[in-house]
Amino acid sequence: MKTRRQFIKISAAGAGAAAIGLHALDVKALNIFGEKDADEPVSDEEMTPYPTYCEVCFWKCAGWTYVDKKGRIRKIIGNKNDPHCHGRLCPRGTGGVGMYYDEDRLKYPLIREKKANGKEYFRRASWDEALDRVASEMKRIKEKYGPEAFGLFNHGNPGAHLEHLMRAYGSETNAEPAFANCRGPRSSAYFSTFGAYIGSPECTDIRDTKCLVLIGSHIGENMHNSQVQEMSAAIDNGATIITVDPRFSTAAGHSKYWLPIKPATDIALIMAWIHVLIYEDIYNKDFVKKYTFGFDLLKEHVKNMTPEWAYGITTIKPEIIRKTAREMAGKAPAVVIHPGRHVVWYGDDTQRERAMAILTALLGAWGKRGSLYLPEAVSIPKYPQPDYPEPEWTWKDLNEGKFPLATMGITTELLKASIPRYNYKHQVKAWLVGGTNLPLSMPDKKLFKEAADSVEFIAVMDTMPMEVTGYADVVLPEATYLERYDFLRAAQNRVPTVALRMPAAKPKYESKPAWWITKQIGERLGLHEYFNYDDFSEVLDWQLKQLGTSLEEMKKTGVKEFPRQSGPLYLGEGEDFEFNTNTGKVELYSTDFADLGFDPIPVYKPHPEPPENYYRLIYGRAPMHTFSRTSNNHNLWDLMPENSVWVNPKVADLWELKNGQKVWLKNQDGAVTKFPVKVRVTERIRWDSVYMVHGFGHSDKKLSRAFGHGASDEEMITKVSIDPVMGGTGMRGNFVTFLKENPAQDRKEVEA
Ligand SMILES: Nc1nc2c(c(=O)[nH]1)N[C@H]1C(S)=C(S)[C@@H](COP(=O)(O)OP(=O)(O)OC[C@H]3O[C@@H](n4cnc5c(=O)[nH]c(N)nc54)[C@H](O)[C@@H]3O)O[C@H]1N2
Ligand SMILES: Nc1nc2c(c(=O)[nH]1)N[C@H]1C(S)=C(S)[C@@H](COP(=O)(O)OP(=O)(O)OC[C@H]3O[C@@H](n4cnc5c(=O)[nH]c(N)nc54)[C@H](O)[C@@H]3O)O[C@H]1N2
Ligand code: SF4
Ligand SMILES: [Mo]
Repeated sequence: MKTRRQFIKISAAGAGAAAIGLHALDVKALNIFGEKDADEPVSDEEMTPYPTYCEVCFWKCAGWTYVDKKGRIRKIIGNKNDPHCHGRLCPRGTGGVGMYYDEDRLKYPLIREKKANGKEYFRRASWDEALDRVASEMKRIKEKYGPEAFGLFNHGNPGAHLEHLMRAYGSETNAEPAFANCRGPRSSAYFSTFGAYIGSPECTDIRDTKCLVLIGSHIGENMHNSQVQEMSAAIDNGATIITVDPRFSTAAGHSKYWLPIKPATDIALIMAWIHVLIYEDIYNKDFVKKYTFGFDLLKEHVKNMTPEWAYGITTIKPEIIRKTAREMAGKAPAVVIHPGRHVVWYGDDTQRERAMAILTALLGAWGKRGSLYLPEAVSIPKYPQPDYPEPEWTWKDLNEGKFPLATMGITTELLKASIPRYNYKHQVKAWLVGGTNLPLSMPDKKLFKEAADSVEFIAVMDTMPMEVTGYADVVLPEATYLERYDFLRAAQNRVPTVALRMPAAKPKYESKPAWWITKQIGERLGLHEYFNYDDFSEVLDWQLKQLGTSLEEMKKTGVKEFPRQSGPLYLGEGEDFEFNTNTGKVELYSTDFADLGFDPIPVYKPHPEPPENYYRLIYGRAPMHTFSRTSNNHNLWDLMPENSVWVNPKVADLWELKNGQKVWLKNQDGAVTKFPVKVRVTERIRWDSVYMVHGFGHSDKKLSRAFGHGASDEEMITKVSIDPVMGGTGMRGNFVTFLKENPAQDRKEVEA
């Protein structure tokens, strides 16, 4: 029988898990591809475990990489002492071994060449030649335009090494998709409301919650590890789950209330919830009185935002809006209004996040058990190195006064600044790219292509021949996370911890760790003082000793816990607390927003609707893949080789589409998917929308498994709704229709 426990069980195959589509990955069944005697049985006792933390996604779970006597990596398992994973990895983390064994990996440095006939190709180069070339371009750009004109696109750990190199060189012109294309609006909204960030892992106290409200967050498909485990525990403990999603998500299947909202109308629903809490007088009066600013203005603002008003917008019935609001109030303060993570949807996302933050405050669901806890991270001592030079301009100056609440570089602005016809005051002339596959993660492909064509030089550091490498002049093959030392993980949690990543095997082929690559380039630029070590383990050992431990100790434990220094996890009863906002209070009315000319309290504004015969394209995650980075991983490809497009049966009838039939998608601007995608006819999606898992439709033939499998949602995202508050790229305002015949000939026209 299907039990709730099995629903989101991680790293263990079970009938229940399979029944709801959550195929777990059995470590014994791991394919260690291409290795001799790969099936040879081996016991844990015969192997050596090396500590690591996972790089398959950014939850960074700590684990152990097991290596057999022949030096072969056999499996990765979770570290029991790690609060990010509690000893269990998700299917992707378990399958991470496939990143190491992938035979399509980048094997040597590559340099772009041109044949006499103009055709370009990559030539294998030595490390010396590749590094010399990057360093000489960095020198040239610095002399001609200043170091600031060398931009950096980064993500994850490899990106952090590149950031160190660029800061030492004099550039802080950097941006990562994880801000403007992901959680940026959340940062700006929660900071202006609570004076604090949500952070990662999110400080959601799901373990002890009595009511979890998911507005779009599709936990269970979004496999952020400990969060999934805690949700499973909360369900077992009888917590109410309320899911707001136009799609019947995995989480919706385990919810007491599923609100199949009309997409793009969430602000109206949240404001109506706020209305009910205030006008039924069921909000948390103690919290509001003691800690908040602007309650009377809020009360007046939501006066007419009744559930009846919201019904006309959201299609959610008034009695359901009232019932769910009362349910939250009844469970408060042990309520988690999950702030979401990928929140760039419609361009008014900071306002939607503000509405969620305000709802949180009215429930007093902050700093209390079962709501949002007060997280803490270990502060890693700075290795003795000189301060970075002060750049004359940074990513902030690219915004030219727009997006005042952006806290990190905005990817689309960095692209525009790379294109001379946009006439930016500060122009970007070259790029370093690491750990991000921009062609599949940036909306508006044309903008990306024009920017890549405009810059004078591009170097890409990656582990795989992903699409982004095709734009490079120099390709730097990085060793995978299982083959290298890296920065210590010091991410926040309930208890502060550090985790170590160390090599479990020598880098395959000629790949090298990012720390080595950046040191080599740095030294060629005369930046020796910033790379004052022979091996990165020296930096780690120094830092760990400052923290009262050592590399030696960490090699044995992998993770080390430190006592909290900021006080308890929760706020005491009636405790005074100064919030880091202008008023020192939780700002229901945002003084920053008012000063900057944005709505100080969120207002619902309608968004464009799909034209006739078009459907809104929405997208999300699958449990066994991370973005576009795992589609070629043989372990995970085995579980899910391609995506499908979810179509409501009514729509399928209208179009005479059958389950499994292949179609091409075409969007409102005439863009057509390069590859066809299979139709999945299902009641689980509203009739006005279609749904796809992001990360498929790879077009680089060097990805022997992923190439041509499924379609890329990115190709359909030509319209971007920019968030005026912080520059987020709203991507869900695109509409698609179906083409049943291969449109290859039409497409030439479209792409021209
Ligand atoms: N259409 C659409 N676009 C989206 C999203 C979406 O859902 N739909 N999601 C958005 C979100 S939430 C985010 S966070 C971003 C993520 O976007 P990206 O940051 O671009 O993430 P990935 O697609 O995983 O690309 C990671 C790249 O890093 C490489 N890589 C993996 N491991 C290593 C390593 O150890 N070293 C190096 N050097 N490289 C490595 C991979 O091969 C790959 O090329 O995308 C955003 N863009
Ligand atoms: N397995 C796996 N897990 C991952 C990742 C991964 O690549 N793979 N990536 C990680 C990263 S970086 C991120 S940012 C997160 C993203 O994951 P989340 O932050 O949880 O999800 P979103 O991408 O915001 O939302 C996807 C859901 O929103 C619903 N949706 C679409 N439109 C609307 C709407 O208008 N209103 C509402 N209420 N819902 C809507 C979709 O149906 C879908 O269920 O996942 C993380 N976890
Ligand atoms: S959630 Fe999964 S993929 Fe992400 S870090 Fe943890 S084990 Fe790795
Ligand atoms: Mo993200």
